[in-house]
Formats: sequence, C-alpha cells, structure tokens
Amino acid sequence: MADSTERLRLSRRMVLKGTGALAAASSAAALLAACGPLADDDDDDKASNGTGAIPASAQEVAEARGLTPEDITRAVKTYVPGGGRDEFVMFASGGHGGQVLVIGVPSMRLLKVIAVYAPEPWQGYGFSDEGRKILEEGGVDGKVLTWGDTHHPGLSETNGEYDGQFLFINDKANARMAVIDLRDFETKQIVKNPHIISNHGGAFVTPNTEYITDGSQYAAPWGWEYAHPSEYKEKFHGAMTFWKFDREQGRILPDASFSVELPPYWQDLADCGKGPSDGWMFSNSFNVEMAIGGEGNPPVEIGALQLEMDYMTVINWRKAEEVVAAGKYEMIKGMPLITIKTAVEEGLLFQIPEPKSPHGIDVTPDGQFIVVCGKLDPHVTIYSFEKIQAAIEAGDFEYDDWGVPILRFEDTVEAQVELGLGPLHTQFDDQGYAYTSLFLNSAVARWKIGTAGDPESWVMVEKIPVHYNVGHLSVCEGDTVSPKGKYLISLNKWAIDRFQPVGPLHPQNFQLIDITGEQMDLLYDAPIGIGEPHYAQTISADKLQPWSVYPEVGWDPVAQAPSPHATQPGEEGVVRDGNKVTVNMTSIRSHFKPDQIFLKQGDEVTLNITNIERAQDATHGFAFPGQEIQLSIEPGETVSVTFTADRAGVYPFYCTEFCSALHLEMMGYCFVEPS
Ligand code: RUQ
Ligand code: CUA
Repeated sequence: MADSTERLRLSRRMVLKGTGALAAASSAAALLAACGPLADDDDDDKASNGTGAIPASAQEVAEARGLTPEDITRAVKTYVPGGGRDEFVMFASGGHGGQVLVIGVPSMRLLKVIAVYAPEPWQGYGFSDEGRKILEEGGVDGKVLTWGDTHHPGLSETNGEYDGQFLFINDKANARMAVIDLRDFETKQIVKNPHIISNHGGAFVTPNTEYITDGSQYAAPWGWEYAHPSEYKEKFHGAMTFWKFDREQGRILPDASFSVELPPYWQDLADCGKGPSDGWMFSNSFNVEMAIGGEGNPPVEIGALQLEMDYMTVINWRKAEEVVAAGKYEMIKGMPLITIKTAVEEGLLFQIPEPKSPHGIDVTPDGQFIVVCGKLDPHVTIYSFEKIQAAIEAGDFEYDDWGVPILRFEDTVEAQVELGLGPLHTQFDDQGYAYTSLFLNSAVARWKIGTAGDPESWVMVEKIPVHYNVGHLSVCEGDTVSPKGKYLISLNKWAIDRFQPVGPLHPQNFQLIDITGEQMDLLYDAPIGIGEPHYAQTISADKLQPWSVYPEVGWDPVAQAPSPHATQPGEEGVVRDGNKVTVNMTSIRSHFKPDQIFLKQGDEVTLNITNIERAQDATHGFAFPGQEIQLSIEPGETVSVTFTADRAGVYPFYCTEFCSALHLEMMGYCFVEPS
C-alpha cells in the first residue's frame, strides 16, 4: 500500500537525516501518518481539505529547517491547529508582575494575563471606580498599592477536584489574598491579612474550598507594629490564617476568617489534607533558629542553617474552626486569633522535625502521605498521616520553647527517597508516580509512590534535565485527588542561553514535558516575557465555562449583578447637580452617545458607560486624554469612572479597541470651559 511505503520512506529519510534514533523516527512517522488518510488503508493517496496525506513538502520543510525526527514528533504533540482548543489550561503566577498568566496546554499559547495586584490599562483594570475600589479595599493601612508578588494560584475545589469556578492567589510581599471569578476571568476582591505582613503558605484550598490558607512567611509583630530585634522572641509571631470563602457571594468573608498563632519561625509552603487527612493542614517552618542577621550575628542565610532539623507544622483546622465558634480566641487587629497556648490546650497544633531548610510540602492524591523536600537534603521525606495520628494519640511529645508538642521523626516517617540536589516541589500523575523539582540539579525526578509499611517500595525512577533552576512543577490536575497526568510543566527561574537574547533581563522559561511514556520527554520551551513563574495549576479545559458576553446589558462585573448605573439605549444623557455632573453614556459600533460633553472647570464628573453590544468580542475601549482614564468595556458591561475636570480645554476621547471599520470615528469631544 502506498501509505506503508510512504511511511517507510519518511522514516528512512528521517533516520538518515536525523540523530539516528530509529524509535523516535518511526514514532514521528506514525504520528504524522496517523494525522491523515495515510493511516487509513482505504483512502490511499486522496488528500482532503488540507489534512490529507503527508506531503513530500513536510519532509522538505523539516530538512530545510534542520529538524530531527524527535523534533517532528514533539512538534506534532504540541501543535494545535488554528481554531483548535487546548486540552488543558494552566493558571500560572506572574510573580512580582502581580498578575496571573493563563496558558493553553499543550500548545503553551498565552491566552490571557489576568490583572490582579497591578493596574492593567488594556483591561481597564484599576482605572474604573469599581476596579479602583478593589485595589483600595486591598490596600495596606489605607495605602493603595499597585503591585504585588504573586506566588501560588489555587483553583477552587469540590471534593478535592478542581471545579473551575474560582481562582485565588496570594501576594507574598504584603500578605494579601485575591479572588478571581472564572465566569469572566477577572479579579473581584483583594483582602489584606491583618495579622501578618508577608505570606507564603497560600493560596491552598481545603477540599471543598471552605477555607483558603495563608501562612506567614517572615515573622513580625502583629499588623505593622514596631519592635526592636532584641524583642524578637516576645514580639515577633508566625500565623496560619484560614480565609473563609463564600461561593454564593464569590467572596472571602474576613469576618468569618481566623488565624492560628505559630512560633516566630518562618513558615513556608503549605498544603491541605484530603481523603483520610481532610480536616488537617500541613506547612513547613524554617529558620527555627530565629536568625535575623544584624551586627554580631551570622548573616541570615548562615544563621538559619545551624540546626539539622526544622519543623513541619500540623494543624487540625476543623478543630480550630470549632474553637473559634466556641469563642476561645483573642481579637487581634479585628480578626480572631487562636493563641499558641489555646491551640496546644485544644490539641490542634503539632510539629514534626523535618530535614534541613524545607521548602515544598505536598499531600499525595490519596491523602495518606505528606511529601516534604528540604532544599539542602538530597532526599524527599514521606510522612504517613496514619502514623502522625498514632503519634498524637500516643501523646509521647517533646516541646519547643513555645510549648508546641513535637512528634518524633522516626514515629511519623514512612520512607525517604534519594532524588538529587535541591529538591523543592512535588506533583503527582495518574500512574502512581510523583515528580519532584531539583533546583540545584536543574532536573525533574520521577519516582514511584510506594505502599504503607513497605519503605522499599518508594523508588527513584528517572530524571530529566530542565533549563534551568526549576522551582515549582505543574502536572495536569497534579495536586488534586485524581491527577490527570499527561503533561508536566517545569517552571524555571532561569533561561540563560535558551532563546534569542533580549538584553540582561532574560525571559522566564516554562518547559512542557510529556509524561505519558516510559521516559519523560521535553516537548517545548515556552519563554514568557512577564513576571516570574512560581506555582501553577493546570485544569482540564472542559471544566471552564466562562461567559463570552456578560449575561445582560448593564452588567457590573465586580458585583456580578445588574449595575445601578446601567444606561439602556434611549436613556443616554447628562445630569448636572451643582458642580456634580453625571454622564450616562452608551457605546456601540461605532459611536459613543452622547458624543459631546460640556463641562465647567472644576466639575466633579462621573461617566457611566454601558456597552450595549451583544456580539462576542465587541469590546470598546474608552481613553480620555490627560486623566488616568483608560477603560475596557466588554459586551454588556457597565463601567463608571469619576474624575475632576481640573483643567480647561478641549478633550477628544476615543475608543481604544479597533472594533470596526469606523473605529477611528468612534470618538467624542469633551469641552471644559474655563471657570
Ligand atoms: S515558591 S520555588 Cu512556591 Cu514561592 Cu518554591
Ligand atoms: Cu469601539 Cu473602536
């Protein structure tokens, strides 16, 4: 048959040309063949609508571009034809860019940058009255910040599975938490943690999104109080905050949230229990030495490494919830806090020694084990939840200086596996493997999850190099109760020599790895010219059902309800009340109505603009020169913006989205008469 001859010829040429990997060559050919009638004996050479037999030109292109058979296989695995959809969607942190990146997997195409902690003019985020209010409410002691350091996106869960409804992300620098509604992929709320001033152990959700965790990073006095370093032990604190989430309202409820006080160690990553360990949460503490540098002391990074062991912090959050309900808390900075003393008396707080300088902590999909990586220990340490419970039951504790019970390492550890240098974070797949990033090795280790009671069953399987300095990993749904596997994305801190040079600030590198085969295979390098990858979560695309236009004309996306400021066609106009002027405006291709606005210098002006379009993608922008006004008004949306017309003059305002053939004419004039 023509197809087998063709396939043979293809693979032979690839072997001749390529790196000689016969297996890869034939799999590339098979893959190419499987794409079209080549794989179908009845259809022989009949190519149809562009997806037919592999044309000889494909080989020519490959040869001309110097592609190896492996390259071709990888390209075919990641290519999504125009109009096609990715199977998964990754939500990645944008680091100190303050935003969240939305990326299709396996194509690695950037679909959106969700503005969270930083204003973003294209989306009009942080410019409208509604949007400014989000940033204001998330301010720090009344100060509005226009940046954040996002680390860990957390998708909302139902029964331990991503449900595609909400996304949360922390701001490490300022101890804040944000809520993004996945009906429109927009930020709705930012809350400032009143107890702690920097965080890291968030956003990790409990299996039904009852709470979002928010663990302190650097110990500090409560709120933003002053204390001298000599008062460290008395006045500095750690805490684990549990933000209560209300799905109906789509909001964190600060009034129903609380913290558990922790010793002034530094808290690091955290994870919530699931299955048998549901109701509990686990977090790493480092710097139990309490080093803070300064004259006469070793520098922090030396001081924090003096002891062989740090701690895992274990909290029974369900018990903590009951303790708060029973009123056994202190009100600190307006939010309940369970003191260490109460937490110990109530038996809801424990510590377990952990290998030096721990970083990542991840609960296995079955909820039975807690996987911990110490940056300076080449092993991954696996703790058994059952053993932890037994040790708590037995009550044979030691205590730290704060009276927190310490369980014994040997009583709680299930196994240790040597992986390599600088293990950080772990993800899981659907075949019983775990994947751990090795920062110092610039590699990802795949290892076998063993069984309880058989330490020998936990074994290292293989490693794949990544480029370079990998931090977190993201496997498709790889931190849920049922990981989907398939792909792993390695979130690398450095790119060094991988791309076209663009100056001293290099791109970030997200590397896509195929984990379906017997050996992991690096498919694709995706440079990202925005913010730093910390954590990412990858969800099956079919779980996301966002709106393509707002449900009705006159929608307030922040309230997710009809806007009181909506203007329907025919209702446009200007209302003056003294020097307060309200402009009720509509926008539709290709005009704003009204298109002339007459103001007096000094007027307080509110523009309420409703985009009355019902067509997908018919977004209008609104730019007003000389003012901090750049709005994006999506179909159905109502946006308000208030400003003072402080300078007389003539101001042409215009639409910033190229919406139609008459887009340039979509404009108006505002006349501000001198006073
Ligand atoms: S971090 S590279 Cu999660 Cu903030 Cu580990
Ligand atoms: Cu509306 Cu351009």
